[in-house]
Amino acid sequence: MSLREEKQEYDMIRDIRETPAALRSITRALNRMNELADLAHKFKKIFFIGCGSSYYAALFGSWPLAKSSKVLAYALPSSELIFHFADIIDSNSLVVGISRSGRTAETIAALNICRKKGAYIIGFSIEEESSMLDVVDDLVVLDIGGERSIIMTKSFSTLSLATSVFSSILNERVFKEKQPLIEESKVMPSLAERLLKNESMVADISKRLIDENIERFIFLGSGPSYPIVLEGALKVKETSYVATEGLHLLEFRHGPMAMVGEKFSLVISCFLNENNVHLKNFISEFANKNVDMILITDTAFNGPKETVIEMPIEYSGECKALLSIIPMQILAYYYAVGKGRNPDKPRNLSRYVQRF
Ligand code: F1P
Repeated sequence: MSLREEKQEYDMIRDIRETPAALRSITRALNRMNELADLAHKFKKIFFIGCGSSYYAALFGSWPLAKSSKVLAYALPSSELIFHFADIIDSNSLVVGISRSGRTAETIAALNICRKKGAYIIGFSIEEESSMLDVVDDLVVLDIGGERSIIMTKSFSTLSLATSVFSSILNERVFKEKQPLIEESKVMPSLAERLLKNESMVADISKRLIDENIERFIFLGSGPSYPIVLEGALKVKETSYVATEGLHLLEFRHGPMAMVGEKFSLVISCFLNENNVHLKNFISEFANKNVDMILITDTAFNGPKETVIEMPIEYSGECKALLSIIPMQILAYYYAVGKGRNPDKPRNLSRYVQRF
């Protein structure tokens, strides 16, 4: 019997399956984001902040601006802004605060500091009423219909897409460069639906990993895939408590590859681009060393034994990177359930952190 058939279902997988509907909230928020972009283009520094999954959404959201030479864009965990970066916030700063709950202690404290420094503050949340409302100048609420699980899944995808579309709108307005993600955001719900059809296949991969006693994971990704692999690694950590980390793709060669020879799996989110030759070299090097690899990719590698989860080839790197979180979330879910964990009751975690 496959893992998908044999186990009880938890809220986490129900949330993941609702990703397409959640992503539709972005089309409804487009007008609002366009209005905000009108006033936001005058800022010289743009900060994206959040905690946990919302920090990874901040990293993803900042990506379209981080690549631009015309504006300084930073993504920071809210706590790091409080501890180390408060001095560089001023009235030329735009701060984008991201929080599913709108209540996380460090995020609210960081936004309060930014407010006192004269920054303009825009919040992104799925909650209409929260403490965030008192500290922001504007709030973009994404009506995804709530999220049942403590573990962030559809909210992560939605907050990541919404903030990266907002960055893309700013980029397009100010620097007049066409940003594919804005149009692509309208087809992402149906692309997400397509990826969700792989649920049984991904559940079988999780079963194989359990059968083969794989208890360590390294998630690898470059560029826009980097925050996504950090989030993928976090999903496994939060639900199964096994050792995982997320790294920039080629950083694996700089130390972590000493692990080759131990039992572990590499989960790689990688897409066709100008660095393809390096990507292919990397995959074949570690395939030849018999490293277990799960590739979420749009590219055929024809290696000896890697497991491939296919992504559509068309669409931008940003779009494909973000969609690659769906198979990672499904993998984490079935791996946890297969190991007898209850992903809806993750040990020591609550919906949000109330004090620090
Ligand atoms: C952020 C967060 C979650 C995490 C945890 C505590 O919450 O760090 O990512 O899963 O359970 O809270 P939020 O600020 O997005 O509500």
